[in-house]
Amino acid sequence: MVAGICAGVLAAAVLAVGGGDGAGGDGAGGYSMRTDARFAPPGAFVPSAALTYDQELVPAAAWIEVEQRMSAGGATSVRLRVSGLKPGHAYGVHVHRNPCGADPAASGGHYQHVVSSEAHHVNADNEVWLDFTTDERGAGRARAEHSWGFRKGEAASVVLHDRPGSRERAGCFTVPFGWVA
Ligand SMILES: [Cu+2]
Repeated sequence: MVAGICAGVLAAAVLAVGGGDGAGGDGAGGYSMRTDARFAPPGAFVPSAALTYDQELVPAAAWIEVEQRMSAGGATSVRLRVSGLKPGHAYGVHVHRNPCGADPAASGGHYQHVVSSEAHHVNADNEVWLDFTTDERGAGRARAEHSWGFRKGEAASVVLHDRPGSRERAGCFTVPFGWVA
């Protein structure tokens, strides 16, 4: 059911439940999805859906898991768990529009509910922010809840920035988010 996405998810396990055709909800039962991967540098011999661009902050083999739950009405929660990152570090994290690529810029800009370049639309209510600070072992978690769901094909990755508010990209995970049909 996610055949168009699987090519980019070679080293990730994806468990998806519900929805109708494709990854979108059909309005009948909502949709849920959980996927995880271990980070690898672009061009690694074994490709991964999770790419590191900065191995000091996102070491190869660090782990990431993303879970999405969407109700039939579209309300969506996204949960993030990580381990093996730099201990005691604050990361800025968002859902971005495009899949990850060898070029850190490939994931594009933030997913926005109201698409706007105005500063007052850049916030955790209009975007999906999953900022976290790792514990002393390098583990962390975050959760974002919204009354709305993604539009088809416009949410495709979770980007880890080097710190909250920064544009620098330390890592990226391509995620098969479901959308509101
Ligand atoms: Cu971002």
